[in-house]
Amino acid sequence: MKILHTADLHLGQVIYQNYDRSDEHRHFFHRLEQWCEEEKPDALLVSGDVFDIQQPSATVKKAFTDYFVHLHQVCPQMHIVITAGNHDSASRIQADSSVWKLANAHLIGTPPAVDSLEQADGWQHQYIIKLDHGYVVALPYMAGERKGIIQSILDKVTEDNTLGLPVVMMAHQAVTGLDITGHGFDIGTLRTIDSDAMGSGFDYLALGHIHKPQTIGHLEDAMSDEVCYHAPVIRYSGSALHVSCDEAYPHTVSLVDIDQHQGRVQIRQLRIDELRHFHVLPSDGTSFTSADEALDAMKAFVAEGQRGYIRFRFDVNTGLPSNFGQMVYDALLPYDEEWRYNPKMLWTGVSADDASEKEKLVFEVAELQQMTDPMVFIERTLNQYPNLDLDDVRQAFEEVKAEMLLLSEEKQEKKRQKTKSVQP
Ligand SMILES: [Mn+2]
Repeated sequence: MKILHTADLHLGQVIYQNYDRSDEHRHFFHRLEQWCEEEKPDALLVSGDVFDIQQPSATVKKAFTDYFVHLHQVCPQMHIVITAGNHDSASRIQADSSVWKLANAHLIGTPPAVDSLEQADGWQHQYIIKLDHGYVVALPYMAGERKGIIQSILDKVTEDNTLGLPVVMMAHQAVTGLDITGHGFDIGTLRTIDSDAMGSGFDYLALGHIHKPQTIGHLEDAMSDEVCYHAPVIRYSGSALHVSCDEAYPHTVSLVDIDQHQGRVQIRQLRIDELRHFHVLPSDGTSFTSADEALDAMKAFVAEGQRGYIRFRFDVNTGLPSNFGQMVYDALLPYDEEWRYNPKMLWTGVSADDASEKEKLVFEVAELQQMTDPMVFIERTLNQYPNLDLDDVRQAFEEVKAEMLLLSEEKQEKKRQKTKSVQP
């Protein structure tokens, strides 16, 4: 059984507030089409986050339809299996599924209900796709652990699989043991699920959600073009494009060949040559110390290449003019968006302010007492933290708030139960 495994397409993504990435996606699909033609896999799997937002525009939906119908026309024998990720609307992905069957495509949006195990037997088959040479268990994004439900589906496959055909399962989850380089969060904020909770009985777990290609338990092989393991194998194909500029590693599509159930799993990484690469200037690893220096270097750099994304690294003591961003955009104007700018700068070195005495901030006591939003305080004292990203801080506070709300609800619930049990 041969499959092409990809995930996290994020169709419709707009990056750095204003850049449309549709030409980058078109470039990706063009390459994907060539691979499908060359390799003729039994199935093409897209493990979630097909779209970047829950309600993509008509243009983005049209692009989705055009891409996949075209793939079907090029490889009519190939099954296409697409599951919903956390970025997708589960019901919207599910809504068109019967039409897509006509194109040999299986769209699975809605996850199994939490009480599935109490329902009449047979619900499992919505998630099982039987191919000529194996099985695909297609699970969309599920919030939280559903081990019993997953195992129940896998057991149905085992029952049917008297020939010992390979079993591939798809899911959109963060599992323990992964490398999250490039994602804008640390492991503490990412809800991971133990890989045991994904059940047993599959030979290859085709995961989405994490953008770096990797096989769980074999992180040292991340950059190997070709590897072979004994089943079961748990792997992230990684995203189609760099979703953020911190993803400074190659992105690939995984070509997976499985000889039999519990047999050998051979993985080849097909390198995606992205239309626009991400560049940090200066490219020699040093830092700029003036706006002019940065602008001159950028002009020389972009004149030599065709297109890409640019980001600057500055020494923290560099004084930048307030309209620096506009100066960059103006300089890139002749390139008609082929060269694009990421205004989130990288800062290096130690601030001179830290060494000398800082300007004292004075707040009235009454003012402080009335302050309820920590963001107000942080914004007022922003000059104390030159590298602080306000959006990140704001998001962190939102997360803490949500967590505290949850805790207090749990506490109240416990209290209620306690009072109940005391009553006769
Ligand atoms: Mn995701």
